[in-house]
This record gives sequence, structure tokens and C-alpha cells, in this order.
Amino acid sequence: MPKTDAAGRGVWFRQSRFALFIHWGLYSPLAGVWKGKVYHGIGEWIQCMARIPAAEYATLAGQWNPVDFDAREWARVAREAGMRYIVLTTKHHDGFALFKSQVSPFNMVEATPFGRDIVAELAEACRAEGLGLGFYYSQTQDWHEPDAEGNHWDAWTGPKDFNRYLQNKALPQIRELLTNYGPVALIWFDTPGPISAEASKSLEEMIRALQPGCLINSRIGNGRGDYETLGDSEIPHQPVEGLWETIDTHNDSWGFVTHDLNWKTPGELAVSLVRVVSRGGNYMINVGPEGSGKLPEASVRALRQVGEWLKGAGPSVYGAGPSGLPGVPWGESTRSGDRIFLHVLDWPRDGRLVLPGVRASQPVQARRLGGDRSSLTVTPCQGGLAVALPLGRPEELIPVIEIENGSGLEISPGLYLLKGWENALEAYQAVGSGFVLGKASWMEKMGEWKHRECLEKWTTGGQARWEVSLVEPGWFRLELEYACCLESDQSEWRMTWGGASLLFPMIASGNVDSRPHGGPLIRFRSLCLGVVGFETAGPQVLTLGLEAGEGGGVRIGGLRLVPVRM
Ligand code: FHN
Repeated sequence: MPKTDAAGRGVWFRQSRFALFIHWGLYSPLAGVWKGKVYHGIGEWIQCMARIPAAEYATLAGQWNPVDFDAREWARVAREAGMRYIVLTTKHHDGFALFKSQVSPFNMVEATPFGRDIVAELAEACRAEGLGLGFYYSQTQDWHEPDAEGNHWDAWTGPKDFNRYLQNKALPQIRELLTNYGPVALIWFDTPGPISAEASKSLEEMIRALQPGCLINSRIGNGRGDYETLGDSEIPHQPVEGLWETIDTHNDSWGFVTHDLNWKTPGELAVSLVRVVSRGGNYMINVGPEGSGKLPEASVRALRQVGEWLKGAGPSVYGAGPSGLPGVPWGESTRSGDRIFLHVLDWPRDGRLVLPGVRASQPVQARRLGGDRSSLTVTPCQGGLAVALPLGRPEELIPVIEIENGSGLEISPGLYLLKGWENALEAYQAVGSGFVLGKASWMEKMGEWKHRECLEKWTTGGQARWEVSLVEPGWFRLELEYACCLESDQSEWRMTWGGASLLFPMIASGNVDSRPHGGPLIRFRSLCLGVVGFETAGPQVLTLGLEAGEGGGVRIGGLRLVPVRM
């Protein structure tokens, strides 16, 4: 069920589109290493990965003196990146609060030599920089408390009573957060796990009573909340209705880890932001400050460049949403009112940007957003409209073309293949029977989630069809993206496309059923099925079916048509 924002709390949220998530806590100074051993997973889970007893972990607080912490600097970096709000981990699963709390001395003010209230300082900094303030609070897991969920390594005795933890710590601390720091834009819950419907309800009721305008994310559990948080780092392929967000992290971990240098480039961050906005959501990117409080330099540098780009490209992001145009291989598109924005991720080598399935009922005004504003010529072409671009790609993270009179476009929705580009046919775009559209989610390292929509649970005779329209004739190499368990190895499948019909065996892709840290591993790979030319423009059908064998362990991620010269 989409979160429709019937109460109207989410207007600012929809406008904002871009936010900073901060994971910072007692785990940050450990930086992924405990007693000399490196832990390969998300840094904020080190207590669990290393099975550090709660009492021993608590002694870390006595040594934590983050002298470089500067809330104003964090907020300034966010504002300069073009972000509109910040969400801070006020208490993560380790149970340590970054704020002064009357209900538990396990907090920054009482337990550390630093002795400062991080939340108070960040609240002040956000006000000064004009940013919204959100609080992450781990409501179900608290590894410091015998009554809460998550800590399975301490030998605590006595019956566990989650309600006692809820009444004595979670509810009173959330009350403190909503009482002591001024207006709170949102409360961000996490890993609801086994939380009861009653407990989620009592959390929501208290928040509504204290700050009626405060948004609540869906991880409060039991279908509650004002907006949907998708899986970690999950970007959907298609527009999603209602109020929602994608959360992502700048490298692979959320909390700071010295050995994680897998930073996303500024360009990759901008592309993810645009992808999310084009599907109708908000993009919240996480940065894990170092134990000293300093933001990693790689993050600051990347965010600054995104901010520079947004100075020009802002109208295509803030308050924007899906454009309604058919998908294209060269980029993404968004819409705001009557303005349509084309984000050209791959600049056409021939200077011809084709919008398939689009006709103009009146002259179309197109120009570059944020750069030279001279108008660009738009002409009808086979299968759509063509925008004439300069041959050289402008030097910016993503060049954006603005179409000023979007309502003058007549759109024929559909799946279009463009010659000369790598075209993707996704799982959700298939029709047929004998399979279901599902989602594969798995962790690579501990806590590092990956997601892939796919066609799964195949039965013999099942067939998926992609009905496409070829804008111009062309030659393509067809690649199948799939994952296959050992039991479905050598199952027989048939692919038909462009007059070719090919029987082929599916080959196990190396899935692993279970691992000690991280659960199952699902491995998608790409299989080249052959090179085929489509002789004529117009409708074409590509079909994929299970002919024989055990195909239940196959997941089809989609097809790629890679242009070739023949
Ligand atoms: O377990 C947490 C994890 O540490 C991190 O906080 C992420 C961010 O979305 N949430 C949980 C896993 O989904």
C-alpha cells in the first residue's frame, strides 16, 4: 500500500528530495577493527560481529573524546551539497545515546570525557543552516539492554521483557528527543523485527501527541508510518507511488571503517539522486564520520561537487518527480509542473538525442539547464522527437536539458529500443505466465545489502515476453542477466528474438545457500545468447521460456541489447 500522505505532513519532504544520513557512535573510533582483528562488514555492527559483551563495549565510552566534532561543519557540508535535512543516529543498535538522557547513563554527556550533547549541537547547527533535523532511533534492537532485541552473545539470565525496555528506555528517550531539541522534522526507526503491533502503535501515538507534524518512516513496523523506507541501497526500476525514500551510503559501510575505500564518485551520487527522483522518491546518502568527529575527506569532496551541480540542476530535482516519458538508454527524465528535464547520462556521439514515443502538438522549447541557455532544435524523427545537441559533452556531473512546455508533448507509453545504445529490458517490463515477479535481496559483506528485481519461481512451460518497439533497424548482442542455483544447472530454456529461436542450458551462477556472516549469496551473471539483427523498425517480441528441467532455482534479472556493427 503506497503511503499517500493523507495528513499532508510530507509536503516539505517531497520538495526536499536530497538528505544527509549520519551514522556516528561508539563504533566509529573502532573503525571496523577489534583487538587487532579486521571485521569485514558494516562498521556499526562490530559489537555483534566480534561478540563484544555489553559491559566491555560500554567501557569504550570512557575513552571517547571526539575533539574534531563540529556540528556546524557537518551541517554546512550538507547545505553546500544541496541537501535539505539531516538524519543522525541518536541511538543505534549498540544502545549508546548521543544525547543527554535521564533514563540511561549510557550516553554521550554522562559516559564520555567529551561530555557534550551531540544532538543539541546538531539541532542548533541545522537551525543555523536552514536544514530539517531528523532522528534515527533503534527502537527494537538495543544490545546494551537485556530486555531488548538483538544481543544474543551476552549470557544474560532472567526472562526477557521487551515491554519493560520499551516503557523504561525507548519511549522515554524518544520523548526526550521530541521535547528537548525544538521541532523535529522526522523520526527514523530501524529493523522493526519482532516488534508488536501494540508497541509500534504506542510509539506512533506518543510522537503524534508531542510533535504532530513530525514524519515517521515505515520501519516503525506493522504497516505504520508516513513514508516508506525501501531496503538499504535499493533503487527501484520504475516509479513508485506515495511518499518514500532510498537510503544509501557513500562507501559500503554506514559507520566509519578504515578499510572501506569504496567511495561512490560525485557523478555516481548524482546519477543515483536523479534515478530516485525520476521514480518519485527522496535520496538520503549516508556518511560515517571518523571517531574524531571529522567527516571523511572523500565524502566532503564528493558532496561538494554534487552541491555545485545542483546549483544549476536544482529545478530538475527539488519537488520534481517522474516525467511520464518512456524509458531511454541514454539517461533519465524528471518533471516539475510543465517542465520536463532530460538528464543525459551518456552524451550521444552524433549529437542526436532521441525521445522515443513522443510527438509534439505545438513547437517544443528546449534548452540546457544551468548552462548556456541558448535554445536547442527539436524535430520529429522516426518513432519520436530528436533534440539536436552540441557534439561535445558539457563539463558537468550530468548535463540536463529542459523542455519548457511539457504539456505540449503527446506521449505513447511503451518499451522502445534505440539503435546505437545499450538497451535494458527489465524484469518488471515482462508479461507472461509460469513465473512471478519477485525481488532477490542478499548481503555481500555482512550488512551490505544488494537488491535485484527478477522473474522467479519458474514452472515448466512458463514464458516471459517483452513487447518492444524498435525505433530504427539495428544489430544487437543479446545478453541475459540471471542467477541460477545448482539444482537448476542445465535446465533448458528457449529465447526467441528477431527471427532467431535458441535452445540453451542455464548454467549455475555460483549462488551460495548460507554463510556464517551474511546469509545466502545470490550471484547474477551475464550470459551472451547471440548476435541478431532486427531488419525492420516497429513492434518486436522477445520471449524467454523454460522448456525442460528444474527451473525453479533460476532468477531472470532482465535482458541487455548491446549494439554491434555487422
Ligand atoms: O542494521 C541497520 C544498519 O546498521 C544501518 O543502520 C541500516 C541503515 O538503513 N539499517 C539497518 C539495516 O537495514
